[in-house]
Amino acid sequence: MPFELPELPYGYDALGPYMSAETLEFHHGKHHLAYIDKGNELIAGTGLENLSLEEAMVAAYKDPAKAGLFNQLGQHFNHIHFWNWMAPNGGGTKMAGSLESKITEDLGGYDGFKAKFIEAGMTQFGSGWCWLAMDNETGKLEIAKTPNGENPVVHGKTALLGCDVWEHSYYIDYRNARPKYLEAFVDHLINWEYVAELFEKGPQVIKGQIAA
Ligand code: MN3
Repeated sequence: MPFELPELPYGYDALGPYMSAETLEFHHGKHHLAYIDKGNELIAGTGLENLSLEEAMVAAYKDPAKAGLFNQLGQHFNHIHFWNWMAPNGGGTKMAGSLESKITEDLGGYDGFKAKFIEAGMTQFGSGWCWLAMDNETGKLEIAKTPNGENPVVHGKTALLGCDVWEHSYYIDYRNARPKYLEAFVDHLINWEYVAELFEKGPQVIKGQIAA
């Protein structure tokens, strides 16, 4: 079944002033849609068409001849979650106790999480993502960064939270000030309910995934 653009879980103007309607209209309606259209075009005839998005993404990642397809599938996966990783009146410390305890145990508490997450986003050279991920073997939480359309899933981990640091995600609202965008994301946009939901599900092992 072809991949389709999911609706945003809120209106285009719902995340202002931290992420504008103009940014969301372009990012969701044009960039995410382009990944889907190109992904549908490139997956045709590869034999991966009937796999889940996650399985197709992992299989494409492992095959250098499918690097172009992987970029589209990785970005489709990343953006499906990215829209849900944000919510109006989000961000800050208002997270479920179980998740907070684990962040304290593995990352030195909320302040440790925030500093490491923003640092990862700032130091991802060029386009990419920064992440809060869970190791599928140990269940341990960690902060990571990946280039382009890559994500923790292709490295044997579960993605609990990701922030898009491609310029298309912040240039309209923050120009070149990526750190300000990352601060606003952490302080005002993170949908901790969705992060907690993914955390409670535990490690999500994908068929064909390379162990970390
Ligand atoms: Mn993007």
